[in-house]
Amino acid sequence: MAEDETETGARGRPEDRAAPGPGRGHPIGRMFLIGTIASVIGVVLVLLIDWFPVGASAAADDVDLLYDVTLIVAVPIFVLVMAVAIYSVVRFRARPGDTRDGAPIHGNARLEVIWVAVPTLIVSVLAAYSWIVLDEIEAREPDSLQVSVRAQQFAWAFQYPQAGGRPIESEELVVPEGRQVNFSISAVDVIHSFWIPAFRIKQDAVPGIETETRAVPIRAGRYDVVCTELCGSGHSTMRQNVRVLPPPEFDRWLAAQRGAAGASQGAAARTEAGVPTGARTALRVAAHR
Ligand SMILES: [Cu+2]
Repeated sequence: MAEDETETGARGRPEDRAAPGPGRGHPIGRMFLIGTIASVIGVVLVLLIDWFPVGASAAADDVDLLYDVTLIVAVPIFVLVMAVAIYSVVRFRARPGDTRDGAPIHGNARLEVIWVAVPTLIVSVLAAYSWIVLDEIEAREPDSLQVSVRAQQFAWAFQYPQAGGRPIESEELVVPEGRQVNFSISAVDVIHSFWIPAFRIKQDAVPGIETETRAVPIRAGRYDVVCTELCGSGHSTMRQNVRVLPPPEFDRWLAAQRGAAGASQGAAARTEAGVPTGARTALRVAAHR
């Protein structure tokens, strides 16, 4: 019991750790008060930050709202946990020479039920909400434009399938405003990830399988297409643009690509046909000598 006396002596202020002093409030009450004030400040701060680039697809508002709701739920939890941890470290730290252990902690069934049930509920609600948003923004529309995306170290290539003909190849991604684009994504070599931040869509490009994502561009302009899966030494250079055009301009662009493809195929056919003819002529000329 001599040890106990030493401990009490070393502590100096036993009331600090046991019962709350008059007029000072219970430590748990104070932690929650500090945590609540810090949470309000934290939530206001994160909502003031402009996290995203301009929203250029129909999904942007829904995704941004989902993100804000997640922040409003997550920030107070983080801030409250940190408030309790920091408060405890400062308020209940051991004074020099104090080597005692704290009081043994026994199970508290009610607390345990609460700290399992509350996080489970929060995560389930957020998961259900995310599911609903994802389901909505990925719903396929009947008149969607099909675009194949091919990823290769370290560039993107795009194909526009044509009914009854060869697909149009393009190194540039051009899409029409106001019409859903269905991207079929593949990879030639390693795993890449197709990301258009302004559209709020991201999908892995995996060798051997075809993945999909879709978006309805709603704002004409030029936006980044980014590879967001570390895919090799040139990963950071695997960036291109997507150009969103009003539908008539898009149609003109597609027609021009079709014309260019037709012209180059025609030229190739003429060259192939020309070689044997030229060779035959040369043989005939040689035979007459
Ligand atoms: Cu890549």
